[in-house]
Amino acid sequence: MSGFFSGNRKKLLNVLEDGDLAILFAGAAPVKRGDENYPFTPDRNFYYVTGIDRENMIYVSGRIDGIEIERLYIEPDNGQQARWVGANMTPEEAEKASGIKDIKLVTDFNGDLECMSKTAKRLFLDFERVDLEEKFTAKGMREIFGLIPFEDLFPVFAEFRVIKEEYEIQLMRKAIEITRLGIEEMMKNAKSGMMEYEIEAYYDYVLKKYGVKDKAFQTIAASGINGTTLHYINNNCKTGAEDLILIDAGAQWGYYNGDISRTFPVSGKFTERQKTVYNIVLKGQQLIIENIKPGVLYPELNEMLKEYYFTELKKLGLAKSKEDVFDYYFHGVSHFIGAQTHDVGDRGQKLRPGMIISVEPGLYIAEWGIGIRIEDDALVTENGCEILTKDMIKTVDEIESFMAGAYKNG
Ligand SMILES: [Mn+2]
Repeated sequence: MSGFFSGNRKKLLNVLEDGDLAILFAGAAPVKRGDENYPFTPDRNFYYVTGIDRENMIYVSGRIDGIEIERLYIEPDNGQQARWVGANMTPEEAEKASGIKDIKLVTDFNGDLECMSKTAKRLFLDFERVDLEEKFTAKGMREIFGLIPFEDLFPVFAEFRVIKEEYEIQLMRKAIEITRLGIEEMMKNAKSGMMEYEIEAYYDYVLKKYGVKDKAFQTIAASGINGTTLHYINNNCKTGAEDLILIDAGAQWGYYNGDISRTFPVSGKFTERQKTVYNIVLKGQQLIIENIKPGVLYPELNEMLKEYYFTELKKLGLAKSKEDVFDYYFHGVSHFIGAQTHDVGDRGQKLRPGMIISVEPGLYIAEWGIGIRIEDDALVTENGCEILTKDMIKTVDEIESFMAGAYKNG
């Protein structure tokens, strides 16, 4: 059990006043159809304070009459069913995994809730997804809690989670390292004429090999014109002789995500025009990286990039006014990364040390069949940033010599 999770429980208690009650649900896998479910992934705020990834559990925190509550509700022994789906956690296992001493059964939850509603003055729920549990919708809670005010836990957790602790940074380093190896495996094996999914398969193999259970998101392997569609995930086209392929991929490790994009020629050799556009994007990325430091307003980074692109697109004869930039670059340059690939946190704020953000300029020139995105993950430090993806090859020369087998990495 990591001290990270118990520390997070303390953080939560510290923002709660006497009479406050906070409730978090682990959630359950949605039904796919029949008796088949989608894979389960725990509610990230529940996981943040428990470190447990089991369905249907409930965490209650609060301070009533000066007494602190840190309680976990777990599912009862599932008896014979254990032979089909595995055993539920015992109270001892739940305590060992989370460090929470006060363990009760979910079957006690309703009765306890009635009881706690008599003394609670405010109820904190995560309103990012109010219908997480059918039985315990905000409406259901309202029936139990009468006129007691409801408060939203979501911004409270967003503020916690936007600053990463060492425990989280280590998990992300691992997720990023495996992502890097997976993308490099694609580069090593890509050849003109391959299907996009064939190239993707080399990435999947590496993730499996290193024990990755889940991806951060569906891999984008978009060749030629497909690279100009931002979230193309069909990956079922044949690559052309002179195509670039845009890869946007991320492995997940301990519920923390990597998120890397690289664009390379399937043949191993850039055309002159591709090289020109690639170097514009790369220089744009460098400009943003140099400007990442505490105090910079998040949206300023995107404005900086657009300004730079305007100058460059004018030289290419593609833009006459600043508005024309939107035809070739239409997403943001950055998002928070963490337990969600697009992690929580207000994107209007100033950068602070401990934030982890993507740096992902792209240019999508459909009329030339060129879609390029270069994405790295940056940890904001006291004086600037550390590029967590710095081991990943990136320049035209590095990519071409790596694909020719002349450049070894790692
Ligand atoms: Mn991204």
